[in-house]
Amino acid sequence: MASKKKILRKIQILIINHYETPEEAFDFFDKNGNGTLTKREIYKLLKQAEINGFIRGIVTSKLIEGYDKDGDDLINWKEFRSAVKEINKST
Ligand SMILES: [Ca+2]
Ligand SMILES: [Ca+2]
Repeated sequence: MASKKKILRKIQILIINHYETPEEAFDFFDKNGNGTLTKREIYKLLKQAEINGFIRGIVTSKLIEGYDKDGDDLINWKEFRSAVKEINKST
C-alpha cells in the first residue's frame, strides 16, 4: 500500500501542475458548483492524481476523516484550503 506521504505528494503535484491556485482546483472538482466536495468529487480528484484504483475508495474516506472539520462528510473551500496547506507542510 502506498504511503500516506506518497499519496499526499501526488495530490500536491496534481494541484501544482494543473491549476494556477488551490482555489481553481477546488472549483474544477466541485462539479456542481455548490461550494463543497462530496465523496464522489474527491474520488474523481484522486483518480486524476493517479491514486491507484484499489485504494482510491479508502483514501477518499481517510481524506474526509482527516480534513472534514465540521463533520458534515463534505469538504468545503475552507477545509480544502487548510488541507492543501497541511499537505504542503508535510511533503
Ligand atoms: Ca459539489
Ligand atoms: Ca465539512
